[in-house]
Amino acid sequence: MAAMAPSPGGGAGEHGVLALILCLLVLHKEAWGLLCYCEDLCPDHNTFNGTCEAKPNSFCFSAVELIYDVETKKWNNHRSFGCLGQDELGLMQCRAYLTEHYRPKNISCCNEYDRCNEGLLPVIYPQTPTPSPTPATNFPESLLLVTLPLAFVAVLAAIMTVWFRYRQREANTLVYNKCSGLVIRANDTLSDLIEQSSGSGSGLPLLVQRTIAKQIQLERSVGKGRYGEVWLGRWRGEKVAVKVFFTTDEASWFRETEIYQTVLLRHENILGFIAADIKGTGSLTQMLLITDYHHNGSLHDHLQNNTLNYFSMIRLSLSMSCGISHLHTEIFGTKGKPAIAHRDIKSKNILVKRNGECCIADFGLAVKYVSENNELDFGTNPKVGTRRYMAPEVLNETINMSCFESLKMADMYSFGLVLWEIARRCASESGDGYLVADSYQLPYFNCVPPDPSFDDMHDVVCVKGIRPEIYLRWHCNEVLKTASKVIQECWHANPAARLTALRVKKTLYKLQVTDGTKII
Ligand code: C9U
Repeated sequence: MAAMAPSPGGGAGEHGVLALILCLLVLHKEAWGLLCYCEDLCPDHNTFNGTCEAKPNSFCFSAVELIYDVETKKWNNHRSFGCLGQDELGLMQCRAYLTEHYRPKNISCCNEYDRCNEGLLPVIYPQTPTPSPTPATNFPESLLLVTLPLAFVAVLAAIMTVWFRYRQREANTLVYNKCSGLVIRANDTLSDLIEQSSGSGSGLPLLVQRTIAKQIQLERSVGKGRYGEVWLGRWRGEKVAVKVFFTTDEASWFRETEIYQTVLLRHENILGFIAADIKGTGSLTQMLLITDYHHNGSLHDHLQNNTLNYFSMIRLSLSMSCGISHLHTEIFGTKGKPAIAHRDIKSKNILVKRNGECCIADFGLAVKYVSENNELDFGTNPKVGTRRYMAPEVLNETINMSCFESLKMADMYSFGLVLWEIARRCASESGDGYLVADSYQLPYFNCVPPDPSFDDMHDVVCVKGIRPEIYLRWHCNEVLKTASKVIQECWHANPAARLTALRVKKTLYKLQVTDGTKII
């Protein structure tokens, strides 16, 4: 029902009428309540012609709500009009807010006159609402259900990442060497470290060597001799050979360490150097040399336990000649390598690798030579080589020690004896079709006692001019025939007539490629 406007005019009577009308109006409002325009939200029971009656002291409202249309993927304005109930907190909702579904909604209210809300058109200020996730679901609840576990997992992952990185950094950065910048990381293997430092050409930085040496566990002793003791050790699970020198033999440790750190010495047929360390515990000094470990042990061990075929004989001999040739060869340039004479070549100082090749070890007596300044570096080791393998010119002391070529020639004599040890163990076909090989023996086994004196050797090698026997069976086969020629040319009484390591290498290489298919 519409409110009646008071008619203009004056007088006490008129005023009384006016007051009466006003009273009636108020009473009417109190009695009948406010009528509002309703659309979309009309309560069924008291709806009449798009009109509803607001509860006493309540309001008419006009609302606009943004609703997401999943089909058109658009936000639409949804308008509604109606009466606020008394329990709807009246003015509390007459404002712009986000609904429980996170939809923007704006409600305007009025109570000035009946259907006052008809002309009320609240607006929603332009914004970019995010699509409501599932309009039908209770978002805050699903939010809790989904986000809480997710947040928990995220926090856990972050903590674990930080902890893991911290542990890794702790483990990784064991050593940082200011000079080389080399770092031992948790997953580094020995070959990784050696590869990283290969630029220097002279092995690992000293600090890294010390760290590795400290971290090695000795597992078991694999040999004892005049040099000291050799152990199988482990560094982070990797096998290494550890040579522990006698405390009285500091000079050998020092020389060997020095030689192993010679620029460009690293070669597949030279025992792979890893580290050297000296530990002083009061009066006791322990000197260690750590190298690659070779399961087969020395050539001496290997020949005792195995016979060879032509293929394995050539492989051992050729690789040994490659090692000696590399040692003997001077490499020129700013980062060149001096020529090195070994001076103690023997089957116990040669190791057998898994691939059937050899590598040369024990450089305690080695001599370096740089041709540019004709400089011979003997080191300070007073020791001499193994008597059994000494060349005649060493035994009769006619060797010119200041001539590097003489030292190389003496090496080739010893090399010839080792080739002989190898050839004895190489099986060849006997007349009746059987394969035969000789037992393992040291050179001159039948001429001198087990630990021959200098004089014993001098008498046999220089005075009697005896050399180990070249067997008849060796003449019946191409490979052994070539080997016996090489052997004899290596142990010639005249050092200058001996083969060089390079020559042996070329001869054996030819033998391998020409006869390789026939001999296997
Ligand atoms: C013969 C002395 N010797 C052996 C090795 C070394 N000297 C050595 C030299 N320089 C630096 C470090 C070590 C050596 N040995 C191996 N392996 C090895 C495996 C088995 C044996 C011996 C040695 N056996 C001996 C006989 N009984 C069975 C085991 N690897 C690298 C160097």
